[in-house]
Amino acid sequence: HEADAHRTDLMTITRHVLNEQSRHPESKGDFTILLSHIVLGCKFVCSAVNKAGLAKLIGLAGETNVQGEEQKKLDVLSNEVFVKALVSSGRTCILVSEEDEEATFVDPSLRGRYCVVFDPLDGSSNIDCGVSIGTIFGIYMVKDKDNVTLDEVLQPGSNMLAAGYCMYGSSCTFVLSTGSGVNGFTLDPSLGEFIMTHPDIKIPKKGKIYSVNEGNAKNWDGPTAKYVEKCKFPKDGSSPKSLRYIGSMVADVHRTLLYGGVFLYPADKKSPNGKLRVLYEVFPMSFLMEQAGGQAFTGKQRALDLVPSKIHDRSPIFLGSYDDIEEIKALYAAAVSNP
Ligand code: P6P
Repeated sequence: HEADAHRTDLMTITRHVLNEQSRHPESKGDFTILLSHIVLGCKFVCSAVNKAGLAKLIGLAGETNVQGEEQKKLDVLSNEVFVKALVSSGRTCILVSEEDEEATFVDPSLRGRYCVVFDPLDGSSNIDCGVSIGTIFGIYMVKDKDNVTLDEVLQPGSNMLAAGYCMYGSSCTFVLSTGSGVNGFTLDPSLGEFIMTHPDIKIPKKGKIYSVNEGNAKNWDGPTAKYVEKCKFPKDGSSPKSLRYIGSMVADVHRTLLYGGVFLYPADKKSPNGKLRVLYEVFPMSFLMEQAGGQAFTGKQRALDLVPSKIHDRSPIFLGSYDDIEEIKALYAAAVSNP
């Protein structure tokens, strides 16, 4: 009855995190409660995103409804849901959202020990054409929740204790690491629960795919241009890599995590720090990549060693299969030793 046992032994996210928590006897379940509120936000967004197409017909998010009222854009709506869920969890003290210029300092009466940095709906410009989008988040823990300053979130990504994303695509997939490996869960809409479908994800050591916006090629620096050239015209007689670029970070990173290869958003002449944000795009995806046996590099250093000076700082990012990133690091090192 192995198959039956599998079918009836439902490994939900909550059960998985409780198992992980048993490894940290000091924790009092606060993290589990925090995560359950993040999961609630994702379930809401999943439902709203799936209705988005229909919304055009019945005038919901982002459209004017029958009363002619301007409905909130889906990313604004998602942000409000996450902020309210995180504040009401009573486990957070600072929130940094892609949607909010300033950080949110939670009222002392509702404060907890965690800081959450998140992009509630990354890639939202892709909603109207039905391309997968996602929520990305990272979690820091503060030492003393009663006098927190912004410095608590201007920390290197290596201080994060957890990170993850939820991808709203053909199915709703939640990928999470709490520092001991990466696990994937898929929403079962009939249960309203995320069930573990991808235990202990490991990224292939080397991949056959590169993922970059080739439209920026004119502005790339030497090492990036050399690396992409190598992908397309390998000198060692191996076959060229395939290019896959969706333009939605969560979708591009999820494919990279499962299939291997590299995802690049390099610096270029127009944007010397690249485009992607350190706290709630670069750090969480870099955390996951390392936990899955891959690497994440900024062109200058290990991505998780970066220390942001402002909450919306950007950084170039090269992440993915271990061996492929080694090649990129070698090209940048060579450029330093003979510019
Ligand atoms: P470009 C989406 O707008 C986003 O923030 C990421 O999700 C995605 O990886 C990137 O920007 C795409 O940027 O310049 O290639 O369109």
